[in-house]
Amino acid sequence: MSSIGKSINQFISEQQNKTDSNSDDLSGLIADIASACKKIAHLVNRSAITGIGGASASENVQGEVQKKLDIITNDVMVEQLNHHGHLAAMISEEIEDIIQIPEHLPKGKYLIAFDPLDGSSNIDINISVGTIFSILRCTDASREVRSDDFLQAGTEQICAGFCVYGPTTMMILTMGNGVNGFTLDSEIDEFVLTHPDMTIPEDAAEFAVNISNQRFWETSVQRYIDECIQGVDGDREKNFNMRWVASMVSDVYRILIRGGIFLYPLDTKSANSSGKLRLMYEANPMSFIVEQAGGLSTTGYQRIMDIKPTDLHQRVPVILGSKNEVERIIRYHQEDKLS
Ligand code: FBP
Repeated sequence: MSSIGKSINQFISEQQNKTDSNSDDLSGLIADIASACKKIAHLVNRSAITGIGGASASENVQGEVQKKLDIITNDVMVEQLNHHGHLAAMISEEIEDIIQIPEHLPKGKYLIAFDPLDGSSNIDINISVGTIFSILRCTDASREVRSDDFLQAGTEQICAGFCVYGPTTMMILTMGNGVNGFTLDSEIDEFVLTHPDMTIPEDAAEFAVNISNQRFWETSVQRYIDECIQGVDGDREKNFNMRWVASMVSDVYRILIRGGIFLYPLDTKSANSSGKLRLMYEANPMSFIVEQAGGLSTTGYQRIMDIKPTDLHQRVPVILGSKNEVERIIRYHQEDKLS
């Protein structure tokens, strides 16, 4: 019997019963995340009416000016997730330090890393934004959680997902057993399964990159993008299309639906540049989802999920999407290294 139309809670508990014996906690945590994302969808949708669009007066740990909604959505996530006893601690793109669970509240066995509002530079121009999250096990919740509890490789993730707040509100989720998409049905205020077993086509003719950074890229990436632009007149003998929404959630969602490749590669734009996107709550969760949908995710030199994190907010180069295109870029990086 098809699961299409099943609520996310129903679907997750059925999935959990098939896999992990201590299923309850994870389904409870996902239910809390879904509630938080519903609240954020509502806030984003009414932001121009309630006047919560625009910039705030503060900067986040990355030195970026925070949007008012960056702060508001961060608070929604923390408030929604800290009191049901599923989590031992959290980290957020918007907060420098670990967000501990208050003493008076029950602690759980999971850790979450999240970006409460991805693509927030697009919020005031009414382009889709999203929330991204990654769930890890906490090895020892009996004491205050430390950074090294979080600094686990992406392969240790037990669940990852993202929500897109666009023409429809979608939740994309993996628990290491394929990727499923749920649409928020505003009639019943519930995420229901609409996109089961999402898979990324191995071949693609569409690339997504901020081309204004081209002069700062490594030769291997320059070569790949040049060839895409040359199309049938070049070595690839086929034409490529280009898309760049500047909201990673939207660019990755498009790749889940019709394939393609997304690049935020290493660039020399800023001195200590090691890429723009953050490993713990952008690159790792998106890599888990893309790999579970049959795609690949790399820095160009290394599988992103094999990286042993060294900092809660570290940045990495990200190249992900259709298998055959990502393999070609990895080859170009290797050839570059040998030349
Ligand atoms: P935040 O909005 O969470 O800081 O995310 C980073 C991001 O907006 C990604 O969603 C997107 O892929 C990229 O930065 C866009 O970068 P640029 O503005 O350089 O095109």
